[in-house]
Amino acid sequence: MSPNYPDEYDILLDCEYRIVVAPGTSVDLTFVDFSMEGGSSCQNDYLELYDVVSGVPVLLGVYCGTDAPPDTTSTENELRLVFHSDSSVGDNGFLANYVTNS
Ligand SMILES: [Ca+2]
Repeated sequence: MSPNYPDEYDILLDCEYRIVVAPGTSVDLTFVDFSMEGGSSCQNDYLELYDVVSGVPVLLGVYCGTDAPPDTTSTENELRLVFHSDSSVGDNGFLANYVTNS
């Protein structure tokens, strides 16, 4: 979840979340709430979603506003999220759940 969730996140944040499960398993990530400042190219606040393959983060998408990332399954055993907020206008942020696939 984003900092302070379900209250408004702070300005000027850069947070990285690494969701790492046991080697040989994968992770399913589902967003249950998603609300942040929007923008035509997500230039204000945004969440980047990466699939980490052979140790290299592969960008799957950049999300903002109420456009939540789709349900995502990792290729290997790690997904990574990078959350950024700019200097003004916050929102409630996001809440996501994950489960491990054996
Ligand atoms: Ca903002």
